Amino acid sequence: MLPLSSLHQLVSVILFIASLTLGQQSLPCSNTNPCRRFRVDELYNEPTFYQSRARRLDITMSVEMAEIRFDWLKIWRRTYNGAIGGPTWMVYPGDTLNLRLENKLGPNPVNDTGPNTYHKPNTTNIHVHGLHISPEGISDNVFLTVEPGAVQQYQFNIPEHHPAGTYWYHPHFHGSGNFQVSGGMAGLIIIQDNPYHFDTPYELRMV
Ligand SMILES: *[C@@H]1O[C@H](CO)[C@@H](O)[C@H](O)[C@H]1NC(C)=O
Ligand SMILES: *[C@@H]1O[C@H](CO)[C@@H](O)[C@H](O)[C@H]1NC(C)=O
Ligand SMILES: [Cu+2]
Repeated sequence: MLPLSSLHQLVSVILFIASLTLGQQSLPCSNTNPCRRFRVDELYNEPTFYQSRARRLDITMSVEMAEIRFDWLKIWRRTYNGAIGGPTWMVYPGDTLNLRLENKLGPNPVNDTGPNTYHKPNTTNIHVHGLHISPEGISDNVFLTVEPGAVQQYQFNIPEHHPAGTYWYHPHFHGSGNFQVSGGMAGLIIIQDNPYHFDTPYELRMV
């Protein structure tokens, strides 16, 4: 039989090791205690899907802060409608797409100006990347600015002979565009084959 002091020491050591193991197990997984790596495919969430009806699509998108959770990971981001991966817009050539863009972010820092360097993180606008449409007025006009609290109505007229394809939209305000896109503000635009015209594609006729 072990002397009492040795037994006491042994029990202490066992309790110490047990507390380490249990301590590790009971620490909750969090941003500061990442438990495992993610695979890219498990982070994918199917975005909301909007489809045009009777040659038009009316959409409202709000730019707002949202807490996004992936298992133990919690992030706080500027989003379209509170999700990472803005809604997918599905339209046909010849459709009219009306977008109401509501900037629900708070004020920018004061005297926060600059050219193309990072500034005005809460100012936004939208660019419909790849669409062959007017870059003026309330169409694909990247010079429009949507300040915090402001609302901008956009109208995108998709030409009758627009090529079908997958395009995307994203903020384009110089100073915050890159920052907002990196945070997850972007979405897909799908232009379907034209169901009204089965003629030779416009590009081929031009050749
Ligand atoms: C931007 O808006 C968010 C949401 O209202 C706010 O938390 C933040 O302080 C604002 N300003 C900056 C510089 O991010
Ligand atoms: C912002 O700029 C104006 C004009 O230059 C100046 O009077 C004001 O003190 C500045 N405010 C801050 C908070 O820096
Ligand atoms: Cu672009």
